[in-house]
Amino acid sequence: MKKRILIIGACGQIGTELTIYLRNKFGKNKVIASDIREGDEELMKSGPFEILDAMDYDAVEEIVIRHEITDVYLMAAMLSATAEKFPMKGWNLNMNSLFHVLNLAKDKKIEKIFWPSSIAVFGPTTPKIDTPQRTIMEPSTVYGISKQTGERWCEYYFNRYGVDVRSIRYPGLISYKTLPGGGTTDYAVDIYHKALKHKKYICFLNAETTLPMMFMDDAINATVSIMEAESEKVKIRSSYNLSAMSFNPEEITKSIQKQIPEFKISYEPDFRQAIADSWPQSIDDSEAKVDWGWKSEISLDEMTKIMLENLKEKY
Ligand code: AKB
Repeated sequence: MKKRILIIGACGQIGTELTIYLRNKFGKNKVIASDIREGDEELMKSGPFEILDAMDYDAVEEIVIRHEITDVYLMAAMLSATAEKFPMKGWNLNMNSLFHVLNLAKDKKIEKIFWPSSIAVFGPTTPKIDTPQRTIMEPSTVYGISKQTGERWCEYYFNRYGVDVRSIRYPGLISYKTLPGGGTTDYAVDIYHKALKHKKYICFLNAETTLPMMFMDDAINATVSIMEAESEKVKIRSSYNLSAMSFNPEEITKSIQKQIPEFKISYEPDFRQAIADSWPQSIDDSEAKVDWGWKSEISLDEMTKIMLENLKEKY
């Protein structure tokens, strides 16, 4: 099999689990992990690793050629909360890294790209419930603007140059293996750690802030499914809506209290409240279901059980 995969941003929340998953599926030497820094022990031991700055075109090209890469998963990005603090850094990282891989594919140096988009492409004027695939998109964050712009460029490179780029609008992602960093949905991971460690949590969003969320196993499954789908089935070349569950801090608290009755939450909303308020509460993902067979498998209570069971040994 000719496929050889490069994961850029392999040490982040999604990249870590994606790398291990793809190595189990395709063989460890077929999947090159790369990041600007080394990752956790399990990742570093699982197969080949390269230090790589996603903003450095020459370095990305050199690794692509040396390892005869066919498929690139570009997971390096600055998320919503951090990008509000460092707007130009966020814009430059999120856009330049995308142009590098799009141009490598345009020049036929790679065959296929996965690039993650986000529910952050939507903004305050978007319908909030069952947000359609195509609707008003006026993102109000740096991260959202970069993701929406990225979607336009992906579609443009597909239409103009035939670049095989595939993308998903991830909701907030929850996992026990690697911590997220700099996102607005990160509370939904932190809350499990604090529930086990301190039996209480101070939330930076208010009790009623409902957001679309997803367990990491579902996200990895969706990512690999869209990349492995036949090209004709991937009809949307900007990015697909994707949905699993929606909940607010009060609802996740109740789910945790089923396992840890003494757990308590209190609320101290900060600047991330405005970001969350600009995003949808639930997403219509019917096109992903029809086009390439997407189906979510894990509910809130199932996820809570898995999270607490796996994090328990840490505390
Ligand atoms: C964030 O909160 O910034 C991310 C996202 C929804 O894309 N998790």
